[in-house]
Amino acid sequence: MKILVQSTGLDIVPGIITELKKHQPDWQYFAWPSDEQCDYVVGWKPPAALFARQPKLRAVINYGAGVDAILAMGAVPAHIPIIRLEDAGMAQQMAEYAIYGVIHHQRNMRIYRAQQRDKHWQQHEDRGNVRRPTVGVMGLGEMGGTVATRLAAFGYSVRGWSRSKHEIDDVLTFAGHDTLPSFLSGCDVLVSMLPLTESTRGLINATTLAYLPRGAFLVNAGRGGHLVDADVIAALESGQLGGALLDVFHEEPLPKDHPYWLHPNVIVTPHIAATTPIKDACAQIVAKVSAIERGEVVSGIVDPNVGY
Ligand code: NDP
Ligand code: OXD
Repeated sequence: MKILVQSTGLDIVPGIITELKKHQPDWQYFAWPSDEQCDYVVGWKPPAALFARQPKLRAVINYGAGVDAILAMGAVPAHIPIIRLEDAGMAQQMAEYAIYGVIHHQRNMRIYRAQQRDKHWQQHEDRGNVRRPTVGVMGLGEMGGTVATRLAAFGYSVRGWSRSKHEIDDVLTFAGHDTLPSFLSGCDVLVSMLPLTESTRGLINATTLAYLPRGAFLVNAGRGGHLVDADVIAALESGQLGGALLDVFHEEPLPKDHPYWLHPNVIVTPHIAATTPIKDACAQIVAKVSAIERGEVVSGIVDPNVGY
């Protein structure tokens, strides 16, 4: 078996090859660019030139959960399936990220950070009436499903929204665009874990933000393209949004002159909500390729028509 490993923009190829070898020392590994004819490519944003030089590929393993970038490049020939990573150690990180955002908002941490800068001592907790926000999770797949379950286990009221109906213990679930207004109207914190597709691009905009209770908090770890940034800034200015924790952006790195950087109610993180853990990812890649070679149907096959 010959595996080609490629990455655009990240220096991860040698590390992936080392880790894959530990799991499957009998296979051969090549770093792109290589004309050695390979059976599979493990890649992040593989260029069209790779497919032109590798006509024997049987599948592409996307080295990440999101496939918007690889689909947008349009480089993968239609007959080659794209298989994505599923969880692979990322869902727990996503849950931690979301819980951080929820607690930041619920426990007034923005106010206390500002007070500390002024050495100002003032309590803002409503002692007699500790209120736990209702958290709404958009996307109930590998990431969102785990986030919703962990938040519910932590004692929050949780609601979830997805394309098809999901049943999750202790989570009130909604399905389809028609249910979006009623889903959003109960979310004190909105956590987006959606994939970026034609149906979800620009979904968080002035209209949808207006359905949220006033002062709601937004956590976006899906993709920057879900937000209409001007509408998010306007909602922050008007108080419709009380704050936001944002990990993903239309343009990454976030341009230096973007208003999110200096907004007092926005926390910016550089696409770190969940990084791909190399050990889990490589174990999953070897398991998926081995299963395909045994003639089994693997999970995580992307439907390019739906976009995830
Ligand atoms: P999944 O494919 O497992 O889950 C996607 C979920 O979104 C599903 O529940 C799906 O519904 C739902 N969904 C898709 N389209 C719609 C729609 N139009 N309306 C309502 N619901 C919709 O993906 P993952 O959970 O693995 O990953 C989600 C995204 O998280 C990735 O695509 C990526 O963009 C982002 N990500 C970000 C990272 C970061 O560090 N910031 C790291 C990893 C991922 P249904 O269940 O009905 O199919
Ligand atoms: C991913 C990501 O999609 O890192 O895996 O965003």
